[in-house]
Amino acid sequence: MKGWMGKIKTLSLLSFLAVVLAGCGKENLTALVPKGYGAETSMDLIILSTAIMTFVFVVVFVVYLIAIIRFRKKKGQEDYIPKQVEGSKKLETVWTIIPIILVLILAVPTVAATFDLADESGKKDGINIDVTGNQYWWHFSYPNEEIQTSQDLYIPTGEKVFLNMKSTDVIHSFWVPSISGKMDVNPENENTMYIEAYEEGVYWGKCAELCGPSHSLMDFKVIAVSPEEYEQWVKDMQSVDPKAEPQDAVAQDGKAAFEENNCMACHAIGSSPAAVGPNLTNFGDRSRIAGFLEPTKENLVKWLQDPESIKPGNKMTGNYPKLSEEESDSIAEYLLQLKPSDITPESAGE
Ligand code: HEC
Ligand SMILES: [Cu+2]
Repeated sequence: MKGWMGKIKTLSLLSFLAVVLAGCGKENLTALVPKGYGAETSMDLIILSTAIMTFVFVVVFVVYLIAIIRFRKKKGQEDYIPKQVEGSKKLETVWTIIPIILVLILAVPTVAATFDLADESGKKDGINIDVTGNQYWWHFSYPNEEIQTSQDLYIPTGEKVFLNMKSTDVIHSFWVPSISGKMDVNPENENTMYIEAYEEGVYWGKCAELCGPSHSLMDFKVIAVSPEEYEQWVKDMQSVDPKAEPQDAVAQDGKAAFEENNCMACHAIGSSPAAVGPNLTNFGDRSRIAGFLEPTKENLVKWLQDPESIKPGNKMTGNYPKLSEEESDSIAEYLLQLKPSDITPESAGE
């Protein structure tokens, strides 16, 4: 019996680990493998506090074991009561001072890190990006570069990038676990933070504040590329001609259908400022559709036909004419061809 239980326990532990670790590999939604300054700073504090916790646990446990073994009632000691001790200045001083020291060891680096992560020196000359949280998608505006984009946030590696964050509706929270901490995105006030990625890559981000029925699908990505590639991406985005005619006939029909079906009421192509829906300038370069779907034509057609079944409560549903299959198909073709840049999520490596 005992052997069986052991095997089952080991097996379930292993499968649990397999699930957890498999998740970490692809989506890098973990704060425990830091790839950026904010995440590394947090990780250092996690290690420090875990070490202190372990130390306290071991000391208390050893004292506890000594107490229960040494002062046990032994055979033949029916009415045994250990010697009662009361009041010891020495002991009380020691167990007051030790926790104070431990709290100081914790507090000093924590407060230092808090100020460090809020330090905005270099912001004036650095890259500034206005981040807007919306139910259930993210918008990124580069005011100095005059670029608008959504869902995928492009940044150069090895540089502080300053984010100015606001929400258009409810409270959201910006979180890219492997490179930064969390920051609330509020409707009333602007919150700021900076992020810095050490290596090129696609870093998964999540909304970390319950914001409605599709909160868990409010995903985005930080695409960190080399500074040279970032420059190139900026140039590519700036030279987009939103009126350009697509090459093939289907995509041309798609562009016409896009213009006829009220899509432009909410979606901009080009650098005109954010509207009600995501900016689609580089939609064909996106790592995901609607933040989380694989960028295939099939998924896009599904989205255009019935976004509600994909993201309940989203603000597109019901606000545009029902599309025929042919229209969805040609619009999908058109949108997937909006690829202004070779600097894409794939080129950033994983
Ligand atoms: C009333 C405003 C509105 C209209 C009209 C509208 N959309 Fe949307 N659309 C949205 C919103 C809001 C989202 C983001 C939904 C979400 O992720 O929560 C969206 C998302 C999308 C996406 C996914 C974007 C991305 O970044 O992944 C595509 C593609 C899209 N819409 C295409 C269209 C097309 C094509 C039309 C016209 C047939 C259209 N939309 C009409 C508001 C609108
Ligand atoms: Cu949210």
